[in-house]
Amino acid sequence: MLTQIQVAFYLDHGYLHVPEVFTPVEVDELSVEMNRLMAEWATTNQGWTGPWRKAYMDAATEQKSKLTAMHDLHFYSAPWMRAITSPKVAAIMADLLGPNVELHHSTMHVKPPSTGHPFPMHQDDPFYTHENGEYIDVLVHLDDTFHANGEIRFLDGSHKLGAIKHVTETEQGRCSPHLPFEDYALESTVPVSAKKGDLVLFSIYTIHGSYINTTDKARRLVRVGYRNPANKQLAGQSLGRPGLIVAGYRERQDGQLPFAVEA
Ligand SMILES: O=C(O)CCC(=O)C(=O)O
Repeated sequence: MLTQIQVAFYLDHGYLHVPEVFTPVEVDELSVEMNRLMAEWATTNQGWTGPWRKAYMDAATEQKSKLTAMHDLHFYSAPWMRAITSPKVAAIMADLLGPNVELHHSTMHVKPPSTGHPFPMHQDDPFYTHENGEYIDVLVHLDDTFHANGEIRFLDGSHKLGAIKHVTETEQGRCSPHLPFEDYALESTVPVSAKKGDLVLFSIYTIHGSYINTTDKARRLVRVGYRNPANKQLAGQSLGRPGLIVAGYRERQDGQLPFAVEA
């Protein structure tokens, strides 16, 4: 699926924009399902916590800023299940992680209109820590993205740093993992605008973030995590849960037991 140039770009920069993976018909179906999931299953709240909020937003905006989110859309919607296990997405993942690829999770991130939640600079590793970097997050775009609605932005080449310690606690208590905003600025990142139906993918170690949505429309995307099945998860979201094999085979590791069928 990917050219050698695309694979080399990912290895060098830690991210890759893959246009037009889903057709307009597929996007329309996913979009309808997404709206239904947003209405019936998702939660809208203040989103990620931490001192970065006051650095990114004035007090009034910070109070209003919200995120609509839910995990694992593919447990609720057959079109989403088909999309994220589709042979074309699996083939892209196999080109970067392969030959064996396991689906780990899917997570909806919707920035509601006008003050939709910005994301502080962070790696995804603290949210679902793995033994190594053979893990890729894929953003399935359902809306065109640009500066005003908070397109995804990357710190070029930052995946080469490996896992970095994040701020997870302040004097006020625990907060969402993020990098100190004094040292990691959104201004120093590369914006990657995309069209609906495009994928933007990045390493679990690539530092990224996004600005607030200032437009009058929601910015909808879904992040999907894929890994080499041999890359053991150590902590975080969906720890210990097996995922579907979307490409190749689950090679048996030394001493590995089959999955338990009874509690
Ligand atoms: O939705 C965004 O703009 C950022 C998403 C993000 O940071 C993430 O999925 O880790």
